[in-house]
Amino acid sequence: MPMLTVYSDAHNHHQGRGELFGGGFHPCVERPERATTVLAHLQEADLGPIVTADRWPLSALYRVHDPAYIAFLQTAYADWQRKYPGDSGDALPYTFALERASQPPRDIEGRLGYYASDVSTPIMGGTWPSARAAAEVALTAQQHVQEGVQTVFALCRPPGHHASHDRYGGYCFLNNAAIATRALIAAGAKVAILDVDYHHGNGTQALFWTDANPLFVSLHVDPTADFPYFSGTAAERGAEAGEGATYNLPLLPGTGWARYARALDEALTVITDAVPDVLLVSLGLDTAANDPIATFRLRDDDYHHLGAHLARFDGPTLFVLEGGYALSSLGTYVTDVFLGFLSNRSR
Ligand code: SP5
Ligand code: ZN
Repeated sequence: MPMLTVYSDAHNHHQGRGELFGGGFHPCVERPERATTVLAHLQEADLGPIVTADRWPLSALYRVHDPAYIAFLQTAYADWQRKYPGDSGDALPYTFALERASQPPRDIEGRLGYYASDVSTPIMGGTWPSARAAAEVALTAQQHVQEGVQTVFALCRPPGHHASHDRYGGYCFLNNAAIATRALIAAGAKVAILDVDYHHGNGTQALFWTDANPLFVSLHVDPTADFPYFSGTAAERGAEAGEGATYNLPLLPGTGWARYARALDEALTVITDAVPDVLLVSLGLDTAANDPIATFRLRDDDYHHLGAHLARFDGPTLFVLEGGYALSSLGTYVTDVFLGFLSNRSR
């Protein structure tokens, strides 16, 4: 059976100049070429139709995000330009609300620090239209799942799994996977999220912390060693109605396919035991040995294996693109995941 891909070229408007780490600015690794190379490889591999995202009302975003936060994202860059007229550059905060104030401050630089979690996630004029389009890609993709398509890929950019109710960071503004999940749940589905991005999906975890539906299962680097540092341990298991519905599988830096595959099988057992109606895969490809910002050691062939393992779940599956920064390989990794997945599925 073929798959369906949903895309929007509006991602191109989000094009950050630099991100801060290691004591200096580096060109953003989260760049438009990520999405265009993935799209080109999917077209070349001819795995199924590629459709454009529909327009969705903001109410679909309010299921996940604070309306005041959405309003902030819409006006942040204009406010920044008013403060820094001329060649304004990208909007970045320099100080943060470690203990959150009751209200966001009036000044834009204070507001950036109120809503941001890092200095790696620049905002520019095109950020809002791109972030909204990425959410619309995910919403359109989940609509196709609801209508019976078995394998759907939301080619989202910017990514989403580090964004929470009212925080952006880790290159993420709107949590595309969570927005699609909320729409599926509103339609009556029981959802399992499997997050295979190298980094812990701290935004997704926070959003569903006290919910029994969805089940959130994540494989990622040990957060004591790498970003996002402050969540993702195995001891974090959810709370209240969500107790046990968060399942973290942290792995050591340097993890290769053999160890990764064992954790993946454990994750898939947890998921298949829960018998979800829909599996949503937060698909990060930054587990690759050649990723410029990560330490895992998955090799080229392993992405076909990854797809084959995911086919253990035999129901409707929605893939949502998260991270992955090895530009010269990213398109091959994504198509290999789908080739491995589709050739091991019964429908
Ligand atoms: C969606 C996603 O994958 N977000 C990841 C955000 C990670 N940002 C932190 C980057 C820190 C880079 N450290 C680089 C070390 C290079 N040797
Ligand atoms: Zn990542």
